[in-house]
Amino acid sequence: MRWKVLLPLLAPVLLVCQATDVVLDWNIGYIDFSFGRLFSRKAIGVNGKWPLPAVEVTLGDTLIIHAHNSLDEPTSLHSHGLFQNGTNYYDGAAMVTECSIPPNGTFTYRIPMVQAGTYWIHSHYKAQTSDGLRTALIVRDPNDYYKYDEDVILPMSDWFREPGKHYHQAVIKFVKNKTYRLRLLNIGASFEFHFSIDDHELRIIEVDGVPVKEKPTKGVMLAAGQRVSVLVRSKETADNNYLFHADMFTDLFTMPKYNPLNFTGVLEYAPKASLKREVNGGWKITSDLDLEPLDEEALMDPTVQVTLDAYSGVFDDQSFRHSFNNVTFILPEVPTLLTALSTGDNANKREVYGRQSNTYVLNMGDVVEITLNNHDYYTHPFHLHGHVFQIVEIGALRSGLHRTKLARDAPVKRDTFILRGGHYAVLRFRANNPGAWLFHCHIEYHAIRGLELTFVTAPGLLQNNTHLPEGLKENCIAQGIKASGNAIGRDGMDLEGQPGGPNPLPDKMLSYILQMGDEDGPPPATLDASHSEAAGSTTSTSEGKSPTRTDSTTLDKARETTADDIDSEADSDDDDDNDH
Ligand SMILES: [Cu+2]
Repeated sequence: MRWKVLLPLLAPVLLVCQATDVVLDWNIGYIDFSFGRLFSRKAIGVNGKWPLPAVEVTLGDTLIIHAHNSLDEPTSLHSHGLFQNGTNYYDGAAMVTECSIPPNGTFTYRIPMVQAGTYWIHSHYKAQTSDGLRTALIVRDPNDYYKYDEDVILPMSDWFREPGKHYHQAVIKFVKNKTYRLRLLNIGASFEFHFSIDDHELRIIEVDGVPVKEKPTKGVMLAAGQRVSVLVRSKETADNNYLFHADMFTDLFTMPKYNPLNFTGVLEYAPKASLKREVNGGWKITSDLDLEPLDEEALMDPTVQVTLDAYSGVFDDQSFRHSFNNVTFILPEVPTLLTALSTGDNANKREVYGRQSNTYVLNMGDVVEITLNNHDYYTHPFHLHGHVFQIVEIGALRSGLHRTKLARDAPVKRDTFILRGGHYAVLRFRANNPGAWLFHCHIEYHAIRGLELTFVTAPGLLQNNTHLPEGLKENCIAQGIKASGNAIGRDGMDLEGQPGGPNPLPDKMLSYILQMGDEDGPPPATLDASHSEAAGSTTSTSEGKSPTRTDSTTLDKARETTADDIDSEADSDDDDDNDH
């Protein structure tokens, strides 16, 4: 399925740059997958297999994926975390950067690997990530700053890690006196994982592809979409085995009764060594704000301000929707990139991309400061395509923008970050990448229900420099989708008849906007009790631990939790009333 072809390079160049094409032929189709004795279901696999093998390449390679769609609906492939600078059309966001690949259609993604680190590939069409179309993408740098003996890829997801093999049966083999790099990835659709190893220290060295200064920690929290690399030094003797824990936080959904909350595996030094358990290890989390990027890039000065209010509730069509600034995202009828390429000067007007696309047009070089207010009581992990952003501050909405927790001079950069309910965050990114880039919650069902918007950077540059790859427009035509024009496929600014909603109920829309900045903050968000995301109290335990947590169920409750409670090293054993 995978082979490498050496490019014809001159011998002297070959010594320093072994650039290769890594070619994958992916036939994307349904398979029947059985979860041991628990249940079986239809899943989306590749070449008749699930889970998909990790894609492992070297910095400087070109990753070429020939994707053939054998599903009965469209599909697309997004390489999460890759900037795609100059290749926006390979970003894989259906109806934003391509029309998607129709059933029985093909598309070739040809992506230069210019960023080392831990990434992943997943469908960006409807809920296909939940259905299994996802895998790790590892880009290794032979000159990696950090040195280690072994490299272990540990994807975690709402499903199980290997066919018929649950996490609590998983084994990681360790040899004494070695340094391991564990690449932790949350490639799930919804839930957060907390990862730890009994009686072993983790040292964080990478978050979302960004190398960071080594930071010791007991455990790592990962929301959907996030990746963290840790170094772990093995013991000096092989006398004992230990447990590792991937505790899944299921705050958002009521789970099927068979779904375990705590996955425990064995860190095995020797098959017959006795298991040494850590009593009361607890959950400990290192804040993003305590991390510093290795490149020490300074805090950027913003030139553009964007304030985004995330709100969820029952909208005026009686559906449950998510929104930014009262606008629930609905895909345009023409992919945003194709609108940017085909509408001349109008491409600089946000309206041309359609009301429900909620598009912000940026100039090349703008430094955008996003102030993001989460008025919901639950967490959203927000992801920006094509960039990393500096995390400048995080605080509770209740206290207003009082800079409760400030970033350091060189703040950490990520492409996905956790924003708790009732909290705000300030993010900054440099618009240095011409293209159409989604910004959205990475909980798949929140995104599908509208918690997305689009940044379009430098449409003029795009128009001058973009040569669409073969097959992209053909895949539009094959589906009856217009490949040019405004959001509804017309010339000029004629958008008559475009979707104009659904909208928040009038009282909700007004009340929360009017009270912004009020010392008491916004009113509690209400939630339809019949909705599947109704949260409840969850108590979970695992061997060797005795954590208890009670989830907040109202916005008021969530607001009582400060950013420091959540983001600094806090042991939930000592604090039963937070929403870790
Ligand atoms: Cu969300």
